Amino acid sequence: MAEIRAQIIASYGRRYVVRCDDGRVFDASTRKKRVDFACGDWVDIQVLNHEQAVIEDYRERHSLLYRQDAHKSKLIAANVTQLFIVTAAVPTPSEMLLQRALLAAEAADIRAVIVLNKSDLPQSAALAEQLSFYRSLGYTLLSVSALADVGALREEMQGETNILLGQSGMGKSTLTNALLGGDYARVGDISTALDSGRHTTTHAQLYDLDADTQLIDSPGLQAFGLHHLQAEDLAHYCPDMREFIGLCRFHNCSHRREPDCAFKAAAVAGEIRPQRLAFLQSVIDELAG
Ligand SMILES: Nc1nc2c(ncn2[C@@H]2O[C@H](COP(=O)(O)OP(=O)(O)OP(=O)(O)O)[C@@H](O)[C@H]2O)c(=O)[nH]1
Ligand SMILES: [Mg+2]
Ligand SMILES: [Zn+2]
Repeated sequence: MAEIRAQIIASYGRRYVVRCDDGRVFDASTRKKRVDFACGDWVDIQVLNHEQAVIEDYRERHSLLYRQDAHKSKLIAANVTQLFIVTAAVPTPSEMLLQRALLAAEAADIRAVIVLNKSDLPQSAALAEQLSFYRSLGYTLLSVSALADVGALREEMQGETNILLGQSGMGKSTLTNALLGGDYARVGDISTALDSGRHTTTHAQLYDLDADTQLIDSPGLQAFGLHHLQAEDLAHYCPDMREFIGLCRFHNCSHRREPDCAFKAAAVAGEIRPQRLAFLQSVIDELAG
């Protein structure tokens, strides 16, 4: 039987939903035990019947976004060109997670954009102020409200393959629905009479915004392991630190106690934020440990 090209539009652990170029959609499994495919992957499938297919292999990826803790790696999405890191004043946002996601995007060569959602909430002003620092690093920071207007976000996504990523409850699925103009993704509303419990997104799902623009809504993240990165590369992924690479006396400088450390000197001179250097060191420690 001939193989057909399809794209993975949903991934549930080892089960997938794939869509062919002609629009047909199949539930798909894989032959091998441990093959990692991700939402957004282009794959070759064998059609079994009108509902089911088997994924044979994936095609060359333009990008792969993933995270890795000490034990295992988790594929987040394949072939995305832009990562939208969604944060909000409520629930409590983690700037550490934001910085880690930025690092992962740089490492995967994917453009990162910071989305400050829930701008309708009064607490958002302080967060906007705090996050404006990342503009100085060259990142676009968009303040939006999923409940009001997502036009600026829509514009930023045009023509690209985009993913919304961030902590649970920040409004990724609400943004997805606002961008799609309908109730497609389940959002974490507190129970109604018929349907109780919070709806948290449990799998990555790809949607078409138009013929040229795709959007992946993803489950909330609590941690973003960076074990797939090399400690010596980390400064390259930090736009505020790049210019100091290679200027320390020791080429393997840990930027801590060594004499003539360009990074420490830059922190003292106010050219690098001390918190950013502390962040870099915390990731270096994690990779070493
Ligand atoms: N005030 C306000 N509330 C919002 C906004 N966007 C989302 N919310 C609310 O925030 C809650 C969580 O929204 P979700 O869209 O489910 O969040 P999520 O990021 O998809 O969460 P996970 O799927 O768990 O990762 C819901 O109660 C939304 O109604 C916004 O712009 N303003
Ligand atoms: Mg969600
Ligand atoms: Zn140094």
